[in-house]
Amino acid sequence: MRRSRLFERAIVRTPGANFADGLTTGSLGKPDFAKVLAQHAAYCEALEQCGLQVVRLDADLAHPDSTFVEDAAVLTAKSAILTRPGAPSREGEVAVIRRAIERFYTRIHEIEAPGTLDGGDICEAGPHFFIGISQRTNEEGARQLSQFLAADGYTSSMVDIRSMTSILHLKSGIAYLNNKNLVVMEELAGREEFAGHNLIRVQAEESYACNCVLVNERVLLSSGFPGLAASLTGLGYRPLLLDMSEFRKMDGGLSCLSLRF
Ligand code: CIR
Repeated sequence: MRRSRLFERAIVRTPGANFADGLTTGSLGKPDFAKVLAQHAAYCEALEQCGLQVVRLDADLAHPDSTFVEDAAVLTAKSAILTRPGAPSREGEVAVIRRAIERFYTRIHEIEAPGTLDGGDICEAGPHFFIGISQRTNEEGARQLSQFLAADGYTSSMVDIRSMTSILHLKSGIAYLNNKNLVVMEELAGREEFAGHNLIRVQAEESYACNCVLVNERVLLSSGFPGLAASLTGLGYRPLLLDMSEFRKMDGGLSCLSLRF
């Protein structure tokens, strides 16, 4: 199997005791904090198992959603882009991420007002980036990001998901693996933006699992979704299953718990 970008490190942030006070549209109930911590610890161990050095940031009680670090930055092989999160309660999360990445990146850009952008809307697919236009990422934020990416030789295209109520971010419904293989929820499978990719279609009842992540030799995948696990295994991938039940209650997926680079 052709390798995709190899990751050496991941930044994660320990969930705070007020994690349940974060934003959510779900009706799955209140997260159990002991389980939140246990699932987060298992997630960090999985990253280490994939060969990554894990940089752990302290919990931040001022920002209950700050464990979802992926939304605060886009880290490519060439530069870092700090975001301007679309939810006002999450704007203050970026400062700590800036300090965390400064020792790894010399070229750091940032999204500026009136642009807004959440990292969960950004899907790196080889040399191309899909940018979701969502309730969190606006066209101006997408335009700024596409310019930063273009300066580094990447192409990008926008995928408008504003009319969809089933997903928060673009990556809630798609995940790029490698070799043009794109995991995609049924509702997005017909989009012309994804023509030219090999679609790994995920049935509606398993769509939460779309948010999986290829980390070097393994695919981190939410447990409890046997259809997608079987599809991936059949294609030669090696899923590493993680219980994400408590993060799901807060609209969080697997990818948003880390920044991988
Ligand atoms: C939020 O609504 O912002 C958080 N509760 C969940 C963010 C999840 N982030 C992601 O999927 N990239």
